Amino acid sequence: MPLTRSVSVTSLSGLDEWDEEFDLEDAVLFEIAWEVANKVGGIYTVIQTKARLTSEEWGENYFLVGPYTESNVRTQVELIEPTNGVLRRTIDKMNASGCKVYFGRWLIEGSPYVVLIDVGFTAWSLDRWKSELWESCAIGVPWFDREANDAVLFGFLTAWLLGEFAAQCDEPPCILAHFHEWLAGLGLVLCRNRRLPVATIFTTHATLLGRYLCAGNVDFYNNLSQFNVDKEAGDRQIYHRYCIERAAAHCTHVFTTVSQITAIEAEHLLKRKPDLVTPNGLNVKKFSAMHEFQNLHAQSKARIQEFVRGHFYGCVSCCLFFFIAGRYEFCNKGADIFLEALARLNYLLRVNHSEVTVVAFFIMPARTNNFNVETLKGQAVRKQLWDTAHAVKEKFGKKLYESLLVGQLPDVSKMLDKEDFTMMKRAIFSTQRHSQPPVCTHNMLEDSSDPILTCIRRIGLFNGSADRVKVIFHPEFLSSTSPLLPMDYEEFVRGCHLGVFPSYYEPWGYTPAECTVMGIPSVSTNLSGFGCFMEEHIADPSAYGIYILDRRFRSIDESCHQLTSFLFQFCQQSRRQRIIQRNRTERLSDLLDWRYLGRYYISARHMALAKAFPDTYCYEPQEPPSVSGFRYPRPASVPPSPALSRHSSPHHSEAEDEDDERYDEDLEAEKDRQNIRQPFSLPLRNKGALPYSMKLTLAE
Ligand code: G6P
Ligand code: 1S3
Repeated sequence: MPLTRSVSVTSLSGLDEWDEEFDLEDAVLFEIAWEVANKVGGIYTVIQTKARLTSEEWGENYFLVGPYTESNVRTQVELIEPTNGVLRRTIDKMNASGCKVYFGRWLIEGSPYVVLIDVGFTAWSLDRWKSELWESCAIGVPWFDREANDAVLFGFLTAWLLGEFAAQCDEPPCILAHFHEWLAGLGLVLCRNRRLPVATIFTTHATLLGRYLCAGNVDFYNNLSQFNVDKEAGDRQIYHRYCIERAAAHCTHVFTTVSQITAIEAEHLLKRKPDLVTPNGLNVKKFSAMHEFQNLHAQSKARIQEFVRGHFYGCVSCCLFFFIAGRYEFCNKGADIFLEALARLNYLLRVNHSEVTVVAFFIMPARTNNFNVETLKGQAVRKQLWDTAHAVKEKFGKKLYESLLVGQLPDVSKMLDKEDFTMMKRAIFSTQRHSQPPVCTHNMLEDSSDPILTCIRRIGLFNGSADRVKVIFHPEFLSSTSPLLPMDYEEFVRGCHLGVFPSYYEPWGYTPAECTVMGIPSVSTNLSGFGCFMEEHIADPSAYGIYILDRRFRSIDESCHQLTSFLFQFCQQSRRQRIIQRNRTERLSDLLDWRYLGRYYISARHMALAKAFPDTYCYEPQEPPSVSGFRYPRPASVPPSPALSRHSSPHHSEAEDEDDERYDEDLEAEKDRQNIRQPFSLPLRNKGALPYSMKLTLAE
């Protein structure tokens, strides 16, 4: 007689209890995505960072399934013999039937097992599978869409893998398969079409139509319910992809997406309301020393400062570093309004005679042919100044030593000779320039039509000496091996003061989340999954360094105005206030840790098992006892507003600020502890995770 396990998901502690009761011993989890060991975009980050937690939960019964590419395997995967007997027989059988399926360990935290399928090797089956797809599901895939062809091959091969696995099991198996995004979605559709004994979950990380519509000039959010989805997909020649995505969303036992805002989008565009929202987490690094992240900020900032000194030939002081980074989607990622706000900020800083200089970095890859000469020259000039100073210092030191050796104090007026002065004057002369410091670090292939450069020409942010806002466009992702700015992305983020991500289309948005866990404040929007999530969980987000821009209810001009005021406020903070704010930002990282957010995935899995195998598993969501849920309260101590956090003494120095750093941190943390319970012991508050209370309305 099958054993029925009862489940309720009402609170985090409830969930933990439920975990113990839920016996997963016989169940096997396959997680299937095109980005398994294959970095394309954000889904890679989801899977790679979540792997440790999922491996801990499922142990030897957890398998990630992705496409095989030689270069990825060479650098990320250790190929081994399958450890699971059933899976070994499955892979052997497939390989004996003309497939190439590999098994290994992905060399990331958690070392999960991966099954990698070479889709190119079975390309000979493409036509046959396409006609089968047409006959069984009435989805026709055109020959010219390479990505869709890959999706067909990958889909048929994953369905084959799961079907074969089920057939090889001696006892009726409990197989759970979690598919991410439309590229993997066809496998799910086929599993259901073939009635395989598999519980399925489909997670969409963005909808195809949403991405396409937003990239055009469409008032997306105000017309969500109006779109004729079939026509819109047809007009953009993505109808077949859309059909795969929509079929997967409808066939699956449990449908999830990454945020409330994308849940609304999915309901309108895919015509199914997600059962759960599964927000994206990160692997949060905890340092044993509480202030280590502040030290790392100082170290990385010094390296950025060196680069900036070279770029502007040393003429920039009192600098704050802002940045935007990501895929080069000028409007979707909000680079358009960031530039506009920078132009306004430049004006405000000038008329207010501010001493602050803002250097705004744009890290977005575009087509280039290498660094430009002006940029490289800047770094060479900086190096020459450094070498000159070093050479003079050496000579000075030698003379000083010789004088001390003979028991005399040196005659300071003779320590530097004529030759030293000549050398120093020459070095200073070499810093004279006849043009403004370049805006772009590379030679752009499409310089005249590039959206960032075109906008900069229009608003006139040319790095003039009077400008208080300077712009550096680095059209390539960062790398620690770059000869220009040798830093990897994480180091760079740590060294900046503020990340600015005013996106229009952003289902989740990892960039501000990454800033948060490193203790760096950021700007996001109430149209991004991250922004909405933080707004829901924090009483006063900006006090924690989470600035949420209103792009939902305001015009573009009003949003620009709001962004400008965020940036201007930030520029008015003292170092002490920035340090306090960073401490607060970093304190939010628990909220974004998979150890907290992983539970939504756990809910989704248990719900799917209960739906697919009702005789074995039972899932009973209950009304939560309290709807107020958990929120980080307004910080108890002095808010970091310039007006309210003035020093009591006018002579308080920046050095004293640093001494205050530890005190402020401890005091704040203590006051907060009195007000706030830790997130792990608080009720689960993700409306999306509780199907009965899910509110899919734009204007709450
Ligand atoms: C960290 C370091 C301090 C440093 C400060 C600079 O807190 O521990 O030593 O002075 O960063 O802050 P700022 O916001 O000016 O980069
Ligand atoms: C998507 O990647 P994107 O940058 O194309 O998925 C990410 C992971 O869920 C998400 O963070 C992002 O907002 C989406 O847009």
